[in-house]
Amino acid sequence: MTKGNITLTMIKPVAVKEHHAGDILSQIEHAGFHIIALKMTQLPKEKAEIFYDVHKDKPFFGELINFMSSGPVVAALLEKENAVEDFRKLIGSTDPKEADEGTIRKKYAKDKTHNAIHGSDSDENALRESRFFFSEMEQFR
Ligand code: FUP
Repeated sequence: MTKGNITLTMIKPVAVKEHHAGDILSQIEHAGFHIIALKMTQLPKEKAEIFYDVHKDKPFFGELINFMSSGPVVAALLEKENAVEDFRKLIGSTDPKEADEGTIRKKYAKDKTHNAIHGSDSDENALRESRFFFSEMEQFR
């Protein structure tokens, strides 16, 4: 399968509240990703449940949904060759204790749930998540 060139990111409520959205977007652009869609929005619980549907049976689901609907997020669609894999390297491990120095999660995440930023985990999910947040008219490729 050929590698896709888009990934979806979401700067999570704690990072937005603590005014790190600008720094994080800057780091993303400096790493060579083009922002091709961007918005600030707050997810109602029902929407957060749809976004994280694959985790609905996990023990942390309730905490995750409460956190993700607790305040505004900044969602962006990013374009770069090998976007999904390269972006996951830039953000680092889910658990900030395991994230490499210089990664976005190492700098800004609090713990596994409050981990500052989302990155799609496959080309298929990047496409699904891009449609979740952005209409055709909001995407600039
Ligand atoms: P990632 O793809 O790195 O965002 O991580 P996962 O797919 O493992 O987790 C999905 C979401 O569940 C992340 F937002 C973090 C959250 N999560 C928890 O809240 N607690 C956990 O123990 C593991 C993941």
